[in-house]
Formats: sequence, C-alpha cells, structure tokens
Amino acid sequence: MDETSGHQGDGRSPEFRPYHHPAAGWGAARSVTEFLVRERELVDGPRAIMRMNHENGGFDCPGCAWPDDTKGLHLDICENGIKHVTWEMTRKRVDRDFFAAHTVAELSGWSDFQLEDQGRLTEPMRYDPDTDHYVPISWEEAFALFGRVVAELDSPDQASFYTSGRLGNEATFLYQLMARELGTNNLPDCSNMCHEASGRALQASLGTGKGTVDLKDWEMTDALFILGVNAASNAPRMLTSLAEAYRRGAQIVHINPLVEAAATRTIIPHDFARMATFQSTRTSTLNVQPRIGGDMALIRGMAKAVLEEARTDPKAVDAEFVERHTAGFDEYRALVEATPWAEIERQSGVDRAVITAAARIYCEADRSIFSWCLGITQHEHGVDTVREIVNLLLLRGNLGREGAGPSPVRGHSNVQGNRTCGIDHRPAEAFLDRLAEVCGIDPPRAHGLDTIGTIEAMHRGEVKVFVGMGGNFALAAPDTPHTFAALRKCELTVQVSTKLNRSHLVHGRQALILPCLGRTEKDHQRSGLQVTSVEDSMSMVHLSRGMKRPASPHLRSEPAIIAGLAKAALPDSPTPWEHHVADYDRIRDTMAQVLDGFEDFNRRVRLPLGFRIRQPARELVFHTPSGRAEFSTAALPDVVPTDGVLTLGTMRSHDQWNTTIYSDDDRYRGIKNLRTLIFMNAEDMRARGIAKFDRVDITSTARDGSTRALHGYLAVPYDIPRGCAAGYMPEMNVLCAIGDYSTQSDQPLMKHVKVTVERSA
Ligand SMILES: Nc1nc2c(c(=O)[nH]1)N[C@H]1C(S)=C(S)[C@@H](COP(=O)(O)OP(=O)(O)OC[C@H]3O[C@@H](n4cnc5c(=O)[nH]c(N)nc54)[C@H](O)[C@@H]3O)O[C@H]1N2
Ligand SMILES: Nc1nc2c(c(=O)[nH]1)N[C@H]1C(S)=C(S)[C@@H](COP(=O)(O)OP(=O)(O)OC[C@H]3O[C@@H](n4cnc5c(=O)[nH]c(N)nc54)[C@H](O)[C@@H]3O)O[C@H]1N2
Ligand SMILES: [Mo]
Repeated sequence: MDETSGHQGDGRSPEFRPYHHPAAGWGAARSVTEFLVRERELVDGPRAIMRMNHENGGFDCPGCAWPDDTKGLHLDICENGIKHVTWEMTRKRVDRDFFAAHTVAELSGWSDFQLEDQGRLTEPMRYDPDTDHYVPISWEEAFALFGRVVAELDSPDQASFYTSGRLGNEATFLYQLMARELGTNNLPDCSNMCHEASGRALQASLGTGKGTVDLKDWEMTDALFILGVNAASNAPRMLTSLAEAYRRGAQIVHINPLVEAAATRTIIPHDFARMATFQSTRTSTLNVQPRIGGDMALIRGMAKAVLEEARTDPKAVDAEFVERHTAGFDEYRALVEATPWAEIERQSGVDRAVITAAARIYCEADRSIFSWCLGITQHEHGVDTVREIVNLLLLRGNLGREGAGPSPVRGHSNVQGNRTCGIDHRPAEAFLDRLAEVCGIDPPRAHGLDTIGTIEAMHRGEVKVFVGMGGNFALAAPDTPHTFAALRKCELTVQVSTKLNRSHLVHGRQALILPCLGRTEKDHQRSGLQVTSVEDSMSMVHLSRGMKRPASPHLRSEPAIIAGLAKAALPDSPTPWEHHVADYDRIRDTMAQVLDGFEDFNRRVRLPLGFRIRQPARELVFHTPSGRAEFSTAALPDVVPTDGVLTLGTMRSHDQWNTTIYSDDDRYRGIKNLRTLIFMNAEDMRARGIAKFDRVDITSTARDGSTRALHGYLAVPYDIPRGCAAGYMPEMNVLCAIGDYSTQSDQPLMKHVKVTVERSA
C-alpha cells in the first residue's frame, strides 16, 4: 500500500443504497452486536458499558464531549460510545514478540485499520535503527533518553508537546506545567484543527471561549438551530435531546449541505420500549442546505429578515437587551441592511424564501439555541461565521437566560478541559502569572507553536523533539506527505498511546512508544486507586473512574508518564512530581489555586454530577474591551467556486473515530465497503461525464497554486448542492495543503478544499 493512501478495502464490493430508516434504533443495535462479536467482547463489553457515564462512579465515555444526562443515573449510551469503549478494551495485544516479528518498514505497508486492530500496546519500546525494529526499553531508560535529548537542545522551543483531546484534566495540568517549566509554550493540540475558530470568536464577542448553555437549556428551548454537525454519528446522544425537543413541540432547523441522519428521524438509543415497537421520533422541522462555506451569508440573511420583520413588529428585535448589554449594533444593522438579498442568496446558495422561513421560526421562538461543529469552523472565515451566529443571537436577546444561547459541540471527550487546564499556545497573561506564583516557576511569555506551526518548524529544523500525548498526529494533520517528512526530520519523537498507529511508524531519528492506561482501566498509585476528571461540551466537570484491570501490568498512567519525562528533563524542578502522582488530589489542590472556577476542586468534583465552571457571559458579564457583548461587522466572503471547481469538505464516516477506522461502512449515508469515495451532486457528475462508481482523480489546488491529487476514488451521486463535494478524512488529508489555513484561526481549511474531479484515465 502507498503509505499515504490511508485505508484499504478488503475486497468486498462497495455498495451505495440511500438510507431510509430512523437514526439509532435497531440498525445501531445490530451494528454494536456485530462489533462486539468481532472484538470478542460479548461478556465484558456490555458490563463495562453499564458502568459508563454513571453518576458518582464509572468512567467518562472516551467518545464525544456531549454532556451526560442531567437526570443523573439515567442510562444514556450510544452505539458509537460502545464501539469506542470496546475498541480500548480489546483482548488483543501488541507485545515485544509482535515488534520482534515485524520491521517498521513492513508495518508501514499495513493499513491503519490493521495497525490499530492488533490490540493494546503493552510495554515501552524504543526504535532501533540498526534493525528497523522497535525493541523493549525500561521506563527509566526511556525517560532518561528523553532527558538527554532535551538537555542537548539549543532552546526549549525546539521541543513541541501535542495533546489529543482524551487527556484527563490532571494529566493535562502536569503536561503544560512540564512544557512551561522547560521554557516553551509549544503546546499544539487537536483543537487547533477543530474548534479554535469557535474559541476565538466567542472570546471576541462575549469574552469567554466557550458556549454558555447546558443540557437544561436544551430541554427548555423553543427552537434549535443545528449547523455543520453530523450528530447521529459524531454526537449520537444529541439525538435524544432532538427527539425530546420535537415531542415537546420545539422547532428544529438543520443547516447542512448534506441532509444527515439526525435531520430526519430517530429511535432514541436508550428508549427500549420505543425500540421494541419500532417507534421513531422526528428530529427536524426544517432542513436547509447551504453551499459549503455559505453559512455566514445564510445567517446574515436571517438577521436581515429579522430586521425587516422589526419594521412592522417591534418585538422582533430585543431593543432593551441590545441597548443594555451590547456594543456595535448600529454598525451591524447598517451592514446587514446594505447587504443585498441577491448577494446573500448567491453566497449561501439558499433562496430568500427559505432563509425567511428559518428567520420566521427564529422570530417566533422566545428562546433559541444555535449549535455547531466542524462544518462551521474549518473554513477561512470560521471566526467571522461564529461571530455572525452570535450577532443573530444578540438581536433577540438569546443570551444569559434559560433555553437560549450559543452551544458549540466539542469533539474529543476532554478537548474543552484541555484548554481550561492550560493547553494553549497563546496563554493568557493572567493564567501565566498565577502559574508562576503557585508553582514557583518562570513560564515563558512568548506565544508558542500550534499544530501547523509545529509542522512548519519541524521542516525548518527548528523543532527537533516532538511528544504526542495521545492522538495520531501523522494522520490527523493536513498534507500527509508533508507532515510525514516533517516528523522524520525530528531528532526524537515520543508517542504516548494505547494502540499502534501510523504516528509510531513515521518517526524521528530516535523514537519511543510509551503505552498508557486507558480511561476504562484502574489507575493504582502509591496512595491507592485514583480518579481523574474531565470537562464536557457544556462546561460540566466530573470524575472518571476506571474499573477494568489494565491491559498489561507494565502500563503507566498518563500523569505518571508525564512526571517521569519531567523529572528526567528538569533535574532542578521545584515541582514535586512523584508526590503529585502518588495522589491526584494533590494535583487537584494545585489546580484549584491556578485555574479560574476550580476553587474547592477536590470537594466539588466529587458531588454527584460534578460542577459547572462559572460562565461570566451567561451572567451577562462580558470580559470584552467594551464590557458588553460585541457585534461584529465582517464582510461576507466570496465562497462561490469558479467554473469547473468544486468545494470539497472532508468529514468522518459513521464507523470511525477520527483516524481510527472501525469498518468501511457509513451506514446512515448508505455506504458499504467503501472509503475511497467522493460524494458529488448528480448534475456535477453528468457535466463531467461521470457515472455512479466511476473511478475519478481528484486534484486540489492550494492558495499558493501547488496541486495535490488522489487517484481512483469512486464517485457517488448524493444529495449535496451543486459545486460541493465531500469525502472522508484522514485519507483526504493528502489533498489539504499545509499552507491553507485560516488567517483568522490558523485552522486548516479541512472543509474547504478546492478540487477538480475527472474520470481516471
Ligand atoms: N463516532 C465519532 N464521533 C466523533 C468523532 C468521530 O470521528 N467519530 N470525532 C469527534 C471529534 S474530534 C469532533 S471535532 C467531532 C466532529 O463532528 P462533526 O463536525 O460532525 O464532524 P465531521 O464528520 O467533520 O462532519 C462535519 C459535518 O459538517 C457538514 N458540513 C461540511 N461543510 C459544511 C459547511 O460549509 N456548512 C455546514 N453547515 N455544514 C458543513 C458535513 O456535511 C457534516 O455533516 O465529532 C467527535 N465525535
Ligand atoms: N481532513 C481532515 N482532517 C482532520 C479533521 C477533519 O475534519 N478533516 N478533523 C480534525 C480533528 S477535529 C481532530 S480532533 C483531529 C484528531 O486528531 P487526534 O486526536 O490526533 O487523532 P485520533 O485519531 O483521535 O487519535 C487516535 C489515537 O489515540 C490513541 N489513544 C486512544 N485513547 C487514548 C488514551 O486514553 N490515551 C492516550 N495517550 N492515547 C490514546 C490511540 O493510540 C489512537 O491510535 O483530526 C483532525 N484532522
Ligand atoms: Mo476534533
């Protein structure tokens, strides 16, 4: 296999049959059963799942960041959560015999599915260049190797420390402390590729980087607007909220170029009575299909309709709210009024009548929530679009009251907690001051490198040591061959992982694999069994307690691994690393002094449902320059592709977790046995003489004019606006140029790749 072509089919022939069943329900149940059988987990899997996301016990689902049910012990599980847990609990093992039997060159020829499917890593390994094998190394020697290489760097900024969003809060805090004690803010993370735009936009508009609503608000709202998220696959427990909202008569508007499964009907995953009787509930009242990148124009159109409505109905705009709590309204109104409908229709790809219908729903609702994910953020104008969403919310005072506000859907289960606990390459001065005071260190003040910055610096030879705290950097990052070359230029790459993946095979001159405990596993330290904490999409912090025997006796917890690395690299550190790891309560006591909203952390995190981090914007306190919520006035971007060009969005299938591929099926989109595909509008196919399942070549053109290509993909006619196309990450990362990232958020433009498609010769 060509090392950049991602997943390989298993020879079964591909199928495409549009899916007409409700989301979740029996299709999900069957899929779970097949998966459990394959992973030989029929006994332990379900038992573990009964312990997941439980009030005061159990572990946090390592899947998505959707919050737990507010009613406490209510069992709210989903098909994909079960898969994520089972994938971690597999009985298969990657041990020293495995590495002795296969060279890295040989493993590089395996598919990504095959690599992870070998099971759990069991002991620390070091790359041996003489034999091209990974060979066992003791923990102490591995740490010492890291310490030696770091000591030889000319500057701590030659090291970069990546975080993938599964890392618990306590480990997160230690990790950033190690980096900053060393003297660098090089803390790239997966949110650089995911919700960086949301954070920056909400910070600018509201003075807080997070959404303001919680699950209770979802239960009370009159209208939900869901933008750019494939909820049925990527936040399946949202289906429950959507169905409950529908039953209570709330309006649900989905805004997505694709009509995803969550935008039709669902059988609520845990509603066994309804499952037994095949009763489904609608989860949508209106579906709007903008062109890719057309959301900002669409939202502005809704704002224009609201302002027009206000001419005859003074209540359409909440004048009192606008007057008391916001700044910049007059400029915004002038801008909206000056934007012609024709321009709004052209840029959004949606007729005025449909936009007005959505605006009417918005005006008729007392309380509205806007929720979004990557379809909004992974664009050049992601920040402007999120700010436009906030503008629309502000117009009707949908902030700081029950049932209303912005609600971004975060990705990894603790990606939000990572940021809260200090993973930020642009840390706030106030945070650094507190860190300095409490921890007795002198943290660097200069901004560090993010994900793209790290890859570019590796290429220039400026970053020589890379640590991946979870994740699969090599495959998750854009421009696969370019990222591979960057990693290979490093002096040392260290991957802290649970499973074998591509990032272990694409390594530096020296390389370490450090295997860690998973979320589901018991974490014993000197003072006894430990618990960790995580934060969900709605700022709830709660405990996660592993209950399974570790996959191997040689595994260490992430906090213990970080402490080992830190002690080796920081011989004179003022931080009592071992003392901290012996009892995570001590880490929490330190965090309570450093982090805003974490007072009395150890007690409050043990409350039955944990605690919610204070949200100033929710209380209508705005840490913005004006002290008010700020309207933005950005010009509409031109997102209409030129003739012959398609705008391609890369996304996940149903049966995958980011770079982890569970199978080649994408059930809700009707796809079987196929990942190397491109969804296209039927007219666009006809215009190019392409028929269903024809092999096509896809060529992307970057801003700098350079081109990248994938060959032999199968074209699939799909209900998607003309000029738009879609396909799967991480395979399509090959098409994402390293230089194509947003000037607003530095996020790679993973939903906005300009491509041409033609039949393969
Ligand atoms: N099972 C599962 N769950 C996951 C993950 C997983 O891989 N598997 N990943 C987790 C992570 S890290 C994240 S960040 C989230 C990601 O969750 P999503 O944001 O749902 O991820 P994607 O699959 O990239 O899907 C993006 C959606 O945006 C739509 N879209 C594309 N372009 C546009 C556009 O211009 N405008 C609009 N309005 N929509 C657009 C696509 O049609 C698709 O429905 O999910 C998390 N949950
Ligand atoms: N083209 C394109 N590219 C994208 C995206 C896109 O939409 N389009 N989405 C981006 C987004 S939103 C994200 S978040 C990134 C995802 O980027 P990452 O977070 O880097 O990737 P994952 O695939 O989630 O990482 C999977 C690996 O994590 C390790 N792992 C699993 N559990 C644990 C654990 O408990 N501890 C540790 N230490 N390791 C563990 C396993 O070894 C597994 O192989 O991809 C980004 N890339
Ligand atoms: Mo993500």
